[in-house]
Formats: sequence, C-alpha cells, structure tokens
Amino acid sequence: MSTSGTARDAVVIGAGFAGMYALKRLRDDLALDVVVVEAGDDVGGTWYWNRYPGARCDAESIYYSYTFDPELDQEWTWSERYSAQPEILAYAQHVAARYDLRKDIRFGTTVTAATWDPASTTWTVHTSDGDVLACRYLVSAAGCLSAANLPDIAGLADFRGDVLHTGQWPHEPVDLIGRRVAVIGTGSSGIQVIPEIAKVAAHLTVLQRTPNFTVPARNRLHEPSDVADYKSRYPQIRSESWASPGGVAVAPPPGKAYDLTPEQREESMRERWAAGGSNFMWVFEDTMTDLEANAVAAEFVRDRIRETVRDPEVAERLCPTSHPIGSKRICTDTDYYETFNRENVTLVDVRTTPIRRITQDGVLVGDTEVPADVIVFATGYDAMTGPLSRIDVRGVDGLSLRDKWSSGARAYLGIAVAGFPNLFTLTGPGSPSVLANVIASIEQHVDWLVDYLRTLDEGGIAATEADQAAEEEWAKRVDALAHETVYPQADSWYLGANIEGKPRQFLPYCAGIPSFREICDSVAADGYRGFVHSPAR
Ligand code: NA7
Repeated sequence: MSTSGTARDAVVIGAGFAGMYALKRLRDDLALDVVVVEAGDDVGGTWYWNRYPGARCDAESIYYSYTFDPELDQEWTWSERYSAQPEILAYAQHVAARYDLRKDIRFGTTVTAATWDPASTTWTVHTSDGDVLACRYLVSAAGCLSAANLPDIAGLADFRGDVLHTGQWPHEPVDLIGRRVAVIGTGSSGIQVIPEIAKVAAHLTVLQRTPNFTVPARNRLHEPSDVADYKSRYPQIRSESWASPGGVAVAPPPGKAYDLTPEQREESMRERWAAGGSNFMWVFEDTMTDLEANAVAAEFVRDRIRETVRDPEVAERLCPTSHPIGSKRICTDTDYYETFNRENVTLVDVRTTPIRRITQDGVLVGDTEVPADVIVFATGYDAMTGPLSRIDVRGVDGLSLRDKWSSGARAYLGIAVAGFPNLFTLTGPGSPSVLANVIASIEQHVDWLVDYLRTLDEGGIAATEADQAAEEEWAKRVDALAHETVYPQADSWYLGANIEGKPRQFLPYCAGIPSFREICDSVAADGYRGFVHSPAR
C-alpha cells in the first residue's frame, strides 16, 4: 500500500473548535507538519452542521469562546448574550483566517479508517477521497456531539414529505411556512427549534417522549456599553472562568438547600430564574448531589410551567417528573413553554402511546396518524464515543476501537487509549468536555497534549499509550464521581442510555475543569504516570 507523500507528524480528525486549536498549537508551537481532515466544507464542527432555526449555545458567548489570545478577545464582538449559530460559525471562520488555519485543512473529506503500524510507529489513515496518509500522531477532534442519532423507526423510507435532523440541517433555506411539521424530540435541540417552527408552520405537532427541564435563556442583544464592559473585563472573566468547575464564571450558590430558610430558597430560585440560563441548576450548593435539594428546584420549575401554560393538562404533560433536574442536560430556551399556548401547536405524549411507525403522510402514534409534510428529528447524538466508533480505528494487533468500546468506553484522562499508541482523543470519554464549557475543556486538553508531545520528542520516545490498569482505574474514578451526584438517575446521553445496546456508563468527568487539570498536571509532573512509552529504535 502506498501513502501520499512522506509521513506527517500528525493527522487531526475534525476542524471544529478542538481541531482548529490543535492545529494552531501543534503547527505553530511545536513546528509539526499537521493536516486536518474535515467532513464539512468549512471549519466550525457543531456550528457548521447545526443550522436549524433557533440554534444557539447554552453557554454565554463571552465564555463560549477561545481564551488563548487576549487580542482575539478584543477584536471579536459578540452581539448577543447567547449568540446564534451563524455568529458562532462566523467566529470560527474568523479564527481560521486570523491564524491561517485553512491551508492545512482538507475540507469535504472524512477519515474512514486508521491503522497502527508498530514497525514504523505510524498510523495509516484512509480518507473518503481514496487518499492514504501516514502520521506519527493521530489526534481525534471529532467532537462529542457530532454523530447524529436517527432512530430506526419503521416506515421512514415510505414518508413522502421532507425528513430533517437538527444536527444535519440543510445549508439552503428550509421553507416551513404554512407546512405541517412534526418534531420528534424535546432535548436542547428540540426545545430551541420548536418555538421557531411554531411561528411559521401551519401546524406543529411536538412528539415528546420525556419532558425536559428548561430555563429561560433571557437572551438579549448586547448594547455598545455591554460590549465595552465585557471587553474591559476579559482578563478577569477568563481567570474566573478557569477557576470555576464549569469553565464559566458564575455566581456561587448561597448554600445547601436545607441550610437556607424557605424564604431564602425561594429568593435564590427566583433570582436565578430571572437571570436566566443553565446556572439555575446550581441554585443550591447541593442541587446536583442531594435528591431533596434537587426536588425543591425541580418543583419550582414545574410551578413555572403550570403558571405559563394555559391548558392544565398540557402543562402537566410538559412537567418533567421522571428524573432529577440537571441529570439530563438542563436546557435553556426562548419562549418554549409559551409556544404550547399557540393554537397551531399540539403536544403528543409518545411515552404513554408510542410511535408505531412512519407512514406516507405522517407519524402513526398508537392508532392516530399525525399528518405531516415535514418530520424534524431532534433526536440527538451517539455522544462522546459515536464519532470515533464510526471510523474503523485499529490499534495493536488489529484491535478495533469500536469493539473495545462496545463493552465500555475507556480513555485514560479522556485522551489516551490502551492498545492505541499515539492516538489522542481530545475531550474524549472520561474528560470534563460536555459537562463544562467545551471550549475551555478543549484548550486544557490541547495545551496538556502539546507539553506531552514536546516531552516525548525530547525523550526520543516513538510511541505512547495508556497503561491498561491506569485506564481502568480512571474509568472507575469517573464513574465513582458521577455516583456521588444525581447524574446517573436519568436515562441520558451522558450515560449512553439514548443509544440501543450502548453500555450504561457515565462518560464525562463530572468534577470540573480545575480538579481535572490538577490531575493531568500531576500525571505530567510524575513522569507521565499511567502511560507506557516505547523508545525510538
Ligand atoms: P438529546 O438531548 O439527546 O435529546 C433527544 C430527544 O429526542 C430526547 O427528547 C429524546 O427522548 C428524543 N428521542 C430520541 N429518540 C427518540 C425516539 N425514537 N422516539 C421519540 N423520541 C426520541 O439531543 P439534543 O440534540 O436535543 O441535544 C444534545 C446536546 O447538544 C445537548 O444536550 C447540548 O449539550 C447540545 P428521551 O429523552 O430519550 O426519552
């Protein structure tokens, strides 16, 4: 087999926020020869694909942005508290141009397979355009939420209308005006898209399996004075964010729920509800660790639903009761509950009466056909392990990563996998990733990796992989941490529960970025404890 050109130092999979930052640091600070392979026709990752109406990040833009360059902070202006997808994509494009990243990215190309060759200590990487690349390091920046989950519902092929997935939204405008739309799914994506579709559709039917907790985002445009203010405070904002578990500077909770008086509890909840955003889940110090504290916050949200939705039956159907607040990702919305007061919106509970099949003209729920011209799947992702598992990655002795992870995802510090030398999984399973500000998680992982690669180079080390015992120990630690919280009490994508046959395992590290960083740094200080090194021959 021949490879195109000489071996590269690194191939990076994906040009989202992780891939772009990895390229910048590996190329510009380590002087490595790097190529990034990206499926989309431009940078942006999640923000390239998620073009559905209403798509926004649930972290405020002044936090959901790179922190590495104070000049970048000053030259870029976020026009809203939670900027919409086009502005986040424009930011990614600006970063690509500013640091001259595009010249090392192959767009419109996917990595289909990668095989480790122990003799040459290189990876052989196959791409969708038939090319074969060789590299020392394979860096996955494939994302946590990029492998769309389209449930296998009988009859989908028979449907005569349009089928859309929020995570694979068309690039050309989708005309939903005056059409009958059915949305399946009420996670973050559904909760964002539903109010927007309701404004234009002739009729919108929301097919809800599990009601979710959502808090008003209270999004607003930034006035020039807001912009001047946050730009002047960036150094402080960044240092406070790095010190906070979620990678976002937030007001600390006033205390444990039952250490407060009922009036103090109510005041704290009202304040955070009025302020808006996912910070509501930290309304008490113990919301995420104590079920009774959690129940207080959950009931407060249910009361807001009952207060907002005029039809009491619909309100009850929208009230989440099957899981603690925050255990499935808490959503942030604009007018989500208000949408169910519209004449053209119907809520259908597909938990009690499941979807039987899709017909030519709509969705059959029990014995009732929901007529639709368009079906929107807001059904989420095979999170964290899906993107890499969809690539045929083969490590030592032909071991398949997909097979290895089919009985449980393992990645030491979320970044290195036993049996897969020189493969680095940025924001992989076992890292804070999706449970913190993802961009901060990305920067921490990439910065740590850059130091590690420098050390490997200086030490003449050709290959490194996670030690099996260290990897196992890490997975146990991640799981044990999650079990100190209410997270495992929901069937969430954090646990792989949304994908049939996926092992139930808490995937992200839930104790926050500062403690994770401390562990990673101590591993480095300890001569990269838990890694197995092979010297160059
Ligand atoms: P999520 O949060 O995984 O939500 C998916 C939704 O789709 C959720 O309500 C699911 O119900 C529902 N779903 C999935 N499959 C089906 C079937 N077969 N029938 C009916 N309903 C179904 O994905 P999102 O895209 O909204 O958000 C993912 C993350 O992206 C989000 O957390 C942010 O981090 C950004 P279920 O709850 O499983 O009963």
